[in-house]
Amino acid sequence: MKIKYSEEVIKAKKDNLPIVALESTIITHGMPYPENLKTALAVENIIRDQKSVPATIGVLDGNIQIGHSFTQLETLAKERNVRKLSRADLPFCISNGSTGSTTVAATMICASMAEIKIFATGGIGGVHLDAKDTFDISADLNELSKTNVSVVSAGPKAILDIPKTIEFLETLGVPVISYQSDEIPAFWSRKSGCMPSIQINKLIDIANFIKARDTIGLQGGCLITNPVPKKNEIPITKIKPIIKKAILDGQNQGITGKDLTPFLLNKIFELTDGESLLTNIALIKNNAKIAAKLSKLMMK
Ligand code: PSU
Ligand code: MN
Repeated sequence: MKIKYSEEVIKAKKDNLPIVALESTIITHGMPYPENLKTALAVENIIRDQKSVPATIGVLDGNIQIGHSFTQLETLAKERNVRKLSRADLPFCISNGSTGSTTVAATMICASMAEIKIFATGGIGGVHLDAKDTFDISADLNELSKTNVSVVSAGPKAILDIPKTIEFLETLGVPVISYQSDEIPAFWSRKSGCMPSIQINKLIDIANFIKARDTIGLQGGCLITNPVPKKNEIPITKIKPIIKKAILDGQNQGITGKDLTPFLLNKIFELTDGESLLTNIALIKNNAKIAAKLSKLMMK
């Protein structure tokens, strides 16, 4: 196994430029083609516009790939049978030389190997609504408590139990920093009804918070929640019944484990006639911009 870097990332490392990690599961399992490719390219450009360098992370033919070329991104975006890799199965593609996309958890592990500290995504995984029966809690939460990479997201997806997700992060000692909002956002919606324990309104103060954790030697990363722009929001009252229907469909079809999150995202896409995807694209772009700014402030 090798860790392979794109030319752009090699140059960024040499010139000591800020870098932002991006995940690849959002490309392979989170959005349909060709919107997934278009979004991946646009998100990378937003990071470049901020004078930071994007590093989309995945596993290509058994090697960890930090930064993807256009052709590599295109292949991923078109490929339908890529394995979705989290901490437990990241070594699977490495040991058998195959290709996989990395979730938030696996992307954090690879970013940390590449010494990248800031990572932008859409939404993280969390505690599922029926977790008391299914025990379905995303490995993303545990990863945040172990691996020193901070993640900018639009909050836990509203397909999850947000209060339980926040409680679980609290138990794990993961700081959830609400950026410029007095409520934790819920991915498609700006509000969740959940109050943040830490609200920080300036990015420089978030950078200093992350650095303070490093100074005292704390393990793990921060979760920074950044609400979707108002004009792109789907209000929680509108999305809630749709989510309910999607979850019910999943239960009726016996969808469990790692198939559940992609199933729900796709079902919600269908039930909203594509509106959920437009919101998803808007919020990831918004997160990329904030993450790029933060990556620069971390260099100071
Ligand atoms: N955000 C999206 N779409 C996605 C995901 C996040 O907008 O597809 C992915 C991320 O990779 C996240 C994963 O880590 O879903 C969580 O999956 P699970 O619940 O199986 O841990
Ligand atoms: Mn799960």
